[in-house]
Amino acid sequence: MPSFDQIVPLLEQQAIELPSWAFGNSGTRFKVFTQPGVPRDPEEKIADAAKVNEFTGLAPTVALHIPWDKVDDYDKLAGYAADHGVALGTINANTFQDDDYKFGSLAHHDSAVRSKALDHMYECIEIMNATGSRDLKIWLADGTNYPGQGDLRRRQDWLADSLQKVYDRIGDDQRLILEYKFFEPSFYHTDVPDWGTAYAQTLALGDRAKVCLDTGHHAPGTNIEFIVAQLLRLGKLGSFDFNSRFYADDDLIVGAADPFQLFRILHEVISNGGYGTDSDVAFMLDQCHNLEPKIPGQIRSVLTVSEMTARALLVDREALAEAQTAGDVLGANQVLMDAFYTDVRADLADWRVSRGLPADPMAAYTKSGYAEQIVAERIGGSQAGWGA
Ligand code: PSV
Ligand code: MN
Ligand code: MN
Repeated sequence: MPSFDQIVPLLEQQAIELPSWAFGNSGTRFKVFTQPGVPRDPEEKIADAAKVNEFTGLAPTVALHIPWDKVDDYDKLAGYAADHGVALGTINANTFQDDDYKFGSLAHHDSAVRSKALDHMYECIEIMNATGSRDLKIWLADGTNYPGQGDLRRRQDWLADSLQKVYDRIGDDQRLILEYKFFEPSFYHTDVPDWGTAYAQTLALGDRAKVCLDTGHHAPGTNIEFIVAQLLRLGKLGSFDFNSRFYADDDLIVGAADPFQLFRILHEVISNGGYGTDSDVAFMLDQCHNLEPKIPGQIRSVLTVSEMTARALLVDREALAEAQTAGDVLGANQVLMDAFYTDVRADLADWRVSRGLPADPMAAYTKSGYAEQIVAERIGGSQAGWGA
C-alpha cells in the first residue's frame, strides 16, 4: 500500500464545489425549517461557503442556481466571491419552479413552453459568460405521472432538439452537463431518468456535453460505481453531485448513509482517470440541511469526501491488478478493504496543519464565533428554494 506521504501530492489536487442553496433554509415537502443567521442574499451564501473553504482548504468554488441566485451585476458578485477567497462555479438552470413548466420544460409538448425554457438556458449562458463559469448544469423536472399522459418517444425528440439549441450557444470553453434522476417530481416517467438516457442525449450533442451523476438519483441497490467506471470509459462523466441517501433523493450529508459506497465510487474515479488536475470531472456537493446547521454540515461533507479520497488513493493498484489477473478473489477484495479500513484522520489533520489550516476544521469553525456573528447580523434569512 502507498504511504500517506506518497498520496499527498494527489490530495492537494482536490477541489470540491459547494452549492449556494445548501446555506439557505430548506425542508421537506411537509415543512421548511428556518434557522437563525441563514443568508438573505447570494452574497451572504457566498460568504458562508467561503468559510467552509477557509477552514478546510477544500472548497474553492461555489455553484449558483438561477433564478435563486439572480443578481443585477454578476461581475460584482464574482468580485465579491474573489474578495472572500473563492470563485463562482457551475451555473445550475432552473425550469421547475414556474407554472408554465407544469408539464415539462425542454421536453414539453408545446413549443412555446420549450421556447421559454430555452430563453432561461440562454440567460444562464449569459451569466456564465459574466462569471467565467465553465459548466451549465441542467436538471429537468420533466416527466409524466400517468401512463398515456405524454408521448414518451416524442418527448425525447423535443428534448434532443432543445438541448441541441442550448449546446449551439455555449462557448468553446464551456460545457453542457445533463443531470439524470430516476423519479421525482414525476412519478410515472421522467424524461432524463438514467445515465443511459443522459449519455444518449449528450453523445448526440458533442464532446462538450457530459453527464452529471448525483449519487442520490438512483434506484436502491444500483451499483453506482459501475456507472462511474462506464461513463469514464466513454469519456462522458462531467461532474458529481455528492450527497447521501437512505431511501430516495434524501440530499443528506455525504457519506452519512454509506461511506463504503463513497469509497468505492472514488476508487473507480481514481482508477479510471477521473481524479486530479489532469481530469475535467467536477466534484460538487448537492445537499440540503434541514435539521443540522448549514456551514458545519458542509464542513462535515467536504471532510468526508477528502477522507474517502485519501483511502481510495491508498489502494495498492498494482497488487489489486495482480490479484485480479491471478483470479485471487479474496486477495483482490482484501487489497481494497485494507485501504478502506485505513484510518487516515490523524494524517489528514497533520496534512492540514502543514498547509496552514486547522487540524480540526469543525472545532476551529465553532471557536471562530462566525455562527454567533451571523445570527446577530442577519434577520429574515431566505429559503433555499428546494423542498419549499
Ligand atoms: C434535483 O433533485 C437536484 O439534484 C438538481 O441538481 C437540482 O438542481 C437540485 O437538486 C436542487 O436542489
Ligand atoms: Mn443534484
Ligand atoms: Mn437531487
